[in-house]
This record gives sequence, C-alpha cells and structure tokens, in this order.
Amino acid sequence: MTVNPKPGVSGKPPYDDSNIFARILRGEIPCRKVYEDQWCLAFHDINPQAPHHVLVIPKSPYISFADFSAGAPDAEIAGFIRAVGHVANMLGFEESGYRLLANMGPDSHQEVPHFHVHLFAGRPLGPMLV
Ligand code: D5M
Repeated sequence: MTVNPKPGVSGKPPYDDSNIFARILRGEIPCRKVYEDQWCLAFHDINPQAPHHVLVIPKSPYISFADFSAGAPDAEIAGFIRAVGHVANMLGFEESGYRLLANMGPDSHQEVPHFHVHLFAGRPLGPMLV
C-alpha cells in the first residue's frame, strides 16, 4: 500500500522503513508483545510512564495519525480502533479507566515515525497537562 507520496510529489518525506517499530514488525528486534491481530501489534513501551504503558501500532506503514486517518481504508481504521479497545479491555482496564494518546509531528515530540497509540493505565492519571 502506498501511503506517503514520494518526495517531490507533495514535499512530504516517505515512510522510513528503518524506524524501530518497522523493525519490530519485521521481527528484527524483540518486543514484549501483549496482542496481535491482522490490524495491529501491541507491546509494552520500553520506557513506561505509568504502571501499564502499552503501544498499539498498525501493521501497515503510516508515519503518523495524519497519514493513518487520511490514508487508511475505512476497514483498517475501524479494525485498528476496535483492536485498541480490545487491548484495553483484555488487559482489564475497562472499569478503572485508561488514557489514549497519539503524538503527531514535531510539536508533539513524536519520536518514532510509525503511527502509534499510547495506552496508559494502572493508577489515577491526573488531569491532562498540555
Ligand atoms: O513515543 C515513542 C515511544 O516508543 C516512547 O515512549 C518509547 C517507545 N519505544 C522506543 N523504542 C522502543 C522499543 N524498542 N520497544 C518498545 N518501546 C519503544 P513517541 O510518541 O514517538 O514520542
């Protein structure tokens, strides 16, 4: 699937398939997997910011939420969003609650250029501080 236009077409950089999550998806480096289906892989964040900090990533190569929301087929968007909900419920957070966060672009300090959703849970998370 071509998600990001080549440079020169729109000025946007192409997806960099050497990013760390692409390497995890290819099995080149390990992760602590919690769930996988046709749409997503979910694994523990290497630098947890809460008692439970899971990353959910689509299997297809989207750089960011902007790429995903604009470029993914409806079935993939639905499948991915439902998978995020499934992961949260599977881990038992439906009653206590959780927070979802997706960084997008430089102002958000998105570090890894493969779209991902952070799932935080396991303690009262307090108000959003942004
Ligand atoms: O968040 C990127 C997140 O990715 C950040 O919380 C660390 C996490 N990370 C980086 N490398 C790994 C590996 N190898 N395993 C698990 N988690 C990892 P961002 O939203 O891009 O700032």
